[in-house]
Amino acid sequence: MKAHDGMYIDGAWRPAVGTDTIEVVNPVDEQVVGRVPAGTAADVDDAVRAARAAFPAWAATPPAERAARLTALRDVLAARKDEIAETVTTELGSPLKFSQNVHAAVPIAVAGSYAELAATHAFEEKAGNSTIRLEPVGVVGAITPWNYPLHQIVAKVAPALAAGCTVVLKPAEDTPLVAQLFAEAVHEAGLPAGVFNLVTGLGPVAGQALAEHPDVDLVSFTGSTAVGRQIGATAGAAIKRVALELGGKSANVVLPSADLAKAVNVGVANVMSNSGQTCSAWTRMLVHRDQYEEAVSLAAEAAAKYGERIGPVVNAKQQARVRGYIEKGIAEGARLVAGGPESPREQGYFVSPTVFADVTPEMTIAQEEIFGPVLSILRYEDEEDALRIANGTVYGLAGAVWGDEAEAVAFAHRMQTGQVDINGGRFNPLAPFGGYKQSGVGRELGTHGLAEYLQTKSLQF
Ligand code: TXE
Repeated sequence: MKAHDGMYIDGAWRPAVGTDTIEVVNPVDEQVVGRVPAGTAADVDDAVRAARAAFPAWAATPPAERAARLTALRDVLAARKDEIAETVTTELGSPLKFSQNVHAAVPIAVAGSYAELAATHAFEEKAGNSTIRLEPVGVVGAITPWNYPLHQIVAKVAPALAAGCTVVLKPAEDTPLVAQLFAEAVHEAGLPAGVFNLVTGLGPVAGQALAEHPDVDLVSFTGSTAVGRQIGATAGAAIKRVALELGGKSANVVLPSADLAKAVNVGVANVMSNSGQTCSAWTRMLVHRDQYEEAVSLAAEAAAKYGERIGPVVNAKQQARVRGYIEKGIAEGARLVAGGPESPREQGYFVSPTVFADVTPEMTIAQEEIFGPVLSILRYEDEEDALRIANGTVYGLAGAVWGDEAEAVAFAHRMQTGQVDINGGRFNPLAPFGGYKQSGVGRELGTHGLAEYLQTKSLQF
């Protein structure tokens, strides 16, 4: 797709205030595929002003009408599905099939789910002699990362619009093209001017200006823990609403009663998918010591099969970061059974699917988010030991348990994490997603995701 050289503000593409641009690079061949404007605080100011002006009318629009606009948006995204997939493949480097089945299909499903929720949600409740109204919070600043570029946008913008909020989006600098495509879709769907606005730009410039803007009522951020901490502190000082979706180090717990081969194969696929750039990825596999060596050889075999199919990571910095972690794993004494730090290709930001055995809970690769195709396999003695290891990181975003269903569910209840897949699970756009502990604050998706964008007023009679 062709890159726009302006910002989408107040229902139209307008020139950026400054002249700086950001190059968009294809991570497969390192070629520049487009250029977008690098927004400044002045562009953010214009966008927030437009969102503020549009807020009263959009907030007062009946939910059924907001639902109709969201349905139109879903339909435009669905009609442009192939273009979405090609755009994500171009700027993120993911294999086209994965872009179609995940990067394009998931946000279409999420947009559809919010079109339905906008129509059916009870924005007014009764409690005794009170009427309780759920009102939109106001102007939302959404800051999104590059790993699932359109999904991250839709998971914030769709519930915000369903709630009656207006939005300014600052997407990741690595993947601005699909954000521009989304703005086109909003326009085509006939959303009123100013309800959705897009400012492309760098995090510490445009992102920070949006997070600190006094006329933004709620900041919803997905990204690194370091930036999340800063945004949370800024929002705390200003006493404004904030939602943070940060990193993870999720455990994949294989109980002795599990179908071992299935648990290991699905577990490896989960970590390697999207080249490991998934905050909820099950990056720590926990296996009972009696089944440990069998699991390790199954995992090494499964990872080796991935070699040819895996896409690159997003940029050179991420590639260096992931390779640094692999080197650290080796230095700390973990046993490398697949992959390694050497780049498998001359060109592009590729990392080999990598598996470590003999990983112990205190190792860096068992504690820190790597965000690349790297799996750590840990050994446990008994269930209590498995639980201690599973809960023994600062994170708590997702996880999985395999085994007899009742046992697996009982184990899942004791995990300190926001989402658990039992014997595989299936993506559900209505299932709330978000973190315990330092994985974040708030939830995305479903009614819980909608609630983030609502505030409560009670009237007594
Ligand atoms: O994240 P950043 P990066 C993790 C993952 C990855 C690491 C670094 O471990 O290796 O973070 O990735 C904007 N004020 N996750 O550097 O910088 C930025 O422009 C306001 C996990 O890409 O946090 C982008 O839009 N905004 C994760 C967004 O924040 C700022 C997904 C995320 O970028 C800003 C991505 C600032 N000062 C990375 N600085 C997940 N939870 O899914 C940057 N940004």
